[in-house]
Amino acid sequence: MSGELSPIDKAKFVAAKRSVDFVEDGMRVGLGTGSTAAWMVRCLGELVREDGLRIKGVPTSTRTAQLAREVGIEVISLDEAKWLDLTIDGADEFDSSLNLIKGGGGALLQEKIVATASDQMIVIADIGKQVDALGAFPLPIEVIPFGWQTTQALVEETLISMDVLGRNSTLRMNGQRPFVTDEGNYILDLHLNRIGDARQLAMVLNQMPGVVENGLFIDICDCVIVGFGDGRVEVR
Ligand code: ABF
Repeated sequence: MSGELSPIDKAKFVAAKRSVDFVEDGMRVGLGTGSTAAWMVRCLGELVREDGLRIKGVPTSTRTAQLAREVGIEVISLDEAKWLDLTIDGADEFDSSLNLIKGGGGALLQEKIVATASDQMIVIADIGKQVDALGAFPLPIEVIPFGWQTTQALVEETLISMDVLGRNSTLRMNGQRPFVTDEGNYILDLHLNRIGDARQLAMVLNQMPGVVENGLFIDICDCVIVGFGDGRVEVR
């Protein structure tokens, strides 16, 4: 499956491959979004097809749902599953406390709902995602399209009083049009450079009218499986 991969793709693949060792027969598994999570879905599909692994997958995006079905994984909704044994997903950044920035793929809302409805969350990531402090990657927040510019102004105004370095934000675009999430919302990317108090920022953002969810995952991730370009894997 992995063939000749670039170092970063090899890092993603080996992390994804190691993560499926934690999936047991009969589990209800949250399936993440992004290129690393896609490797995990493919690896799970191989176990389903060739080893008879019996799992039910709850996808975190329409594109993950499509891939899961293609590789033979039984897909059910979160409400059908009610609760999950394990969620495996990627991330854009992770720090030493296993706090994350997620949402670079625009699926942060479903990802956070699924991850928090799981007994355990495992993040799979190449070593390039490791940071000392969150924030170099623009923090995605999902906002309602109605009045989004007012929401944007309010968010930027609030950031002035927060412990962050940068304060400007941009509407995520898809070509000439705004990017639209699976829920029909927009994404604002907050260019913060460095976040001092991620927990406080996450709470403040979600109290703001028009903000649906933010890409800070605080105290949600239980374990990070880190892949390296030389094929090494570390479980942290
Ligand atoms: C997803 O994984 C997103 O939250 C995050 O942006 C993405 C990381 O993408 P990739 O695995 O392609 O680096 O869960």
